[in-house]
Amino acid sequence: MMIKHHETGKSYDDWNSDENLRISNKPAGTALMQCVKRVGQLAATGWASTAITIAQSAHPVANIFQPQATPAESVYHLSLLVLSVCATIFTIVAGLLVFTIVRFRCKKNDEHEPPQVYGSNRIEVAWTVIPILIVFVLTMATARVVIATQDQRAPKDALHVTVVGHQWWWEIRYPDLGVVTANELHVPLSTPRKPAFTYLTLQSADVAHSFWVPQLAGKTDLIPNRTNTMWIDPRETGTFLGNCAEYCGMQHANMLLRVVVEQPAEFQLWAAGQKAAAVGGSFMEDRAVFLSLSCVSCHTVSGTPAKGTFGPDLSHLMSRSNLASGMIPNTAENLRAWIRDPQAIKPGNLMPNMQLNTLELDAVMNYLSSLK
Ligand code: HEC
Ligand SMILES: [Cu+2]
Repeated sequence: MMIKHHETGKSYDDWNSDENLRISNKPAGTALMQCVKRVGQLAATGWASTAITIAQSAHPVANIFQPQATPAESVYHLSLLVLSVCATIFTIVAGLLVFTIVRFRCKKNDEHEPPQVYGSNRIEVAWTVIPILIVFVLTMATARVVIATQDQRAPKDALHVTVVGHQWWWEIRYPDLGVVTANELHVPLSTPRKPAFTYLTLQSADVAHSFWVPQLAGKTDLIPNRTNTMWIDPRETGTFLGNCAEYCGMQHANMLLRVVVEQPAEFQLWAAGQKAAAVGGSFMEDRAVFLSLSCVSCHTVSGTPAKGTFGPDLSHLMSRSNLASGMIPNTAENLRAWIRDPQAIKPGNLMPNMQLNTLELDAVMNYLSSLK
């Protein structure tokens, strides 16, 4: 079966072409070229898919200049200050440079050396003190934003969410609601009349990652053996795109994140749906097939013996819009292709090709498709 990437139109089978797989059997030079080519391909797909996903989303640009929450807004104001200071310095320096080049250029028949200026205290003090003052002002302005953002205490009614970075997906837990999901963070809308704060506890299961949704807040790293925190109070409903912003390995570029901001009532409805035990399994045989496979050692389906935590929770898989951390839309065709060979879609990701036969694949598809 020939399956095309939904955005690039490129066949997934290309990833597995013999050329790409047999890098190590080739002479060093060829292997290097193959490697360069492959990295190029990966980078190109990553960029293309990010660019196109961004273009298609409800909020077309993941743009720091369109903040939709308080932390992002303070970063935005700070960046305006920094940019205007830098623009002023640039204009002055470039202006003086152009002026000097024009005014003091070598003229015909003028063979004099220009006057040489040494040890002018006044000039030296000026070019030492002014930059120090500028850096001081920028440091103070930055410290103000950092402190105002980090010292904000969580109000009593804040929503607490724990986000755990994994290579290459996001685990999302709502301890107070008893909800576990992945890659799509749902949060309530904040309005001036009814402010709603979401407090995030950020951790990592493996390497360093970074949580960045440009329209909602600045970046915060997820570091192994350390807990970081951040908060958001989104002011507009819709889906906001983010990305892992700290290089974390092969599929770093495909570690996308979606924040879905909903009216409080809608959010409650979503949470109730997620909290309910997984319903699936209209056909008990399908469920039995799934439970008999080693999927269960990596995935959880609530209310079943499947209790693995290495991969994303699948209890309400059908409620997510995308698979594999935003890489492919959650359609039947893509889901099937993923289960058949996840490595063809996201090379290097940590779910192995499970080598299912067609009967098993059909059964698993039926079962997973019923997990609403
Ligand atoms: C060794 C552990 C492991 C096993 C075994 C495994 N998976 Fe996975 N699975 C993962 C990981 C890790 C991911 C996340 C991949 C990514 O996005 O980078 C994943 C992702 C998925 C997803 C996409 C979920 C989402 O929300 O994006 C589905 C569906 C899935 N696996 C189904 C299965 C099925 C069905 C089986 C058994 C046939 C299985 N997995 C076996 C580790 C595993
Ligand atoms: Cu990452």
